[in-house]
Amino acid sequence: MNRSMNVLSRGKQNWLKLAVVGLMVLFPLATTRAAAPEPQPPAQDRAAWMDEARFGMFIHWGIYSQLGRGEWVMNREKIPVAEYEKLAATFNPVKFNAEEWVRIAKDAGMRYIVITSKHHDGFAMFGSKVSPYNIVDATPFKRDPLKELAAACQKYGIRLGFYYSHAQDWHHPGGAISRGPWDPRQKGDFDTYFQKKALPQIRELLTGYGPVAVLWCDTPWQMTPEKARQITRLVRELQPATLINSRILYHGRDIPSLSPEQLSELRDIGVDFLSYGDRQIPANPFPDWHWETCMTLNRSWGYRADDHDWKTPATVIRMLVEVTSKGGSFLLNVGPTAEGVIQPEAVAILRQVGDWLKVNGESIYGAGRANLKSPAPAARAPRGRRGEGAAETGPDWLATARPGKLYIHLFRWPQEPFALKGVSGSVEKVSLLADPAHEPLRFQQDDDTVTVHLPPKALDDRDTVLCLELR
Ligand code: FHN
Repeated sequence: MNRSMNVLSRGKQNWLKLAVVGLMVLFPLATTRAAAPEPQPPAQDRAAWMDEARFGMFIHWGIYSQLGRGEWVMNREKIPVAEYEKLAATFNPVKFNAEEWVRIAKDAGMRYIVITSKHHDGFAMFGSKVSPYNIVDATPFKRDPLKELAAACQKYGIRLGFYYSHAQDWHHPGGAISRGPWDPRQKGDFDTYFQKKALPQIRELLTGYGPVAVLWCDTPWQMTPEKARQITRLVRELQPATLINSRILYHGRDIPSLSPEQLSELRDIGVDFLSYGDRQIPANPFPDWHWETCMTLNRSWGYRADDHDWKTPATVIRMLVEVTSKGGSFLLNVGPTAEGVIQPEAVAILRQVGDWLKVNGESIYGAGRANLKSPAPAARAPRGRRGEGAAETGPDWLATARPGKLYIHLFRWPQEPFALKGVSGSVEKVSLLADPAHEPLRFQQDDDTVTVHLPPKALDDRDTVLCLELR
């Protein structure tokens, strides 16, 4: 019995050998024919749209907005949980109008919005079945602003992302707390919090609000790579196109010092872009990553009644240009009031930035690093911790680029012909983006130095953009 089986199988083996040899002769022909005209598909780059968008609106809004002392008020003032909870009963932002917020972002030239769906205080600004501590069930407002924003964003063609404080939660037992608990109700097990609240609420956000552009995690106290993977797996299962930021595992301030191993672990976990420190435009961002920096428009994230220290439109434009010139995205914050109003000061600044972008957007959207052989001019003085003062202390100009075009952002108008060194390629035309006729300017090129003869005055004191067309 065994022998006859062996004989049979030997016969089969011979037949198989023949088949394999035959295939080896035929297969190379078949594969070369099919493969030659078709290049390998590029690796999936979910975050490619960030390079096109470059500019987004960050929104910090919660029940804390009623106190007007920022989003950290509960922790800073050690407000007991039962006391803080009472803020829900009075939160009624009757002036909230999702379309108006989205129009403000759109008029500012922003291409995406990231809003706090739950900040560290643990209060969900969306209707949640996971916890009754949410805007629909616990406030007289009863509406779900994230649903309304999702609809408005769809209507106006703006991407919508959700900030979710995945680790810190000062309300749920066991939620991580920077500087430790101050109320016995906060004590508990982090893993239980993570499995019972964070993951299920992330699921809700990714299933109830249409396409989610970004899941924006923050302050990863007590997070481990394994827990980060639990989030990325869930996100990929529910919405494969949703981007995930590096704060899922590392604080923004730690990004510049991450080792190659830590960076590759982040990729492996499924992180799509690096999120640098708050209000920090990195000096040398990692070149092979998408990245983003977030910035306040005054000094605060959540609404602060006493903060009137607004950045000028010129500062905001300069920051947006600097971020673009380094290949990143700029997420600029507003902190609406408890009534649901984006402060008029913020709206006025944003409108001016939008007006500048309407004229000069070509140098920002889809533009990026310029390949100038001479280094870009360095900033004259370090800027403040909160990113203020950049416009006053920064370089005279910065460069952005796209294939075939180089954009020189002149923040200070040169008194003499402008000499640009280190240009690769030959320049065919130079014009000003703010000149509607795009009249060519007189220029000479001497090797890699281009000298441009400018009109006597800047067309825009904040940033007049020269466009060099290259062959
Ligand atoms: O603690 C938060 C802070 O409240 C705010 O949300 C910023 C925005 O990036 N992130 C945290 C600190 O990095």
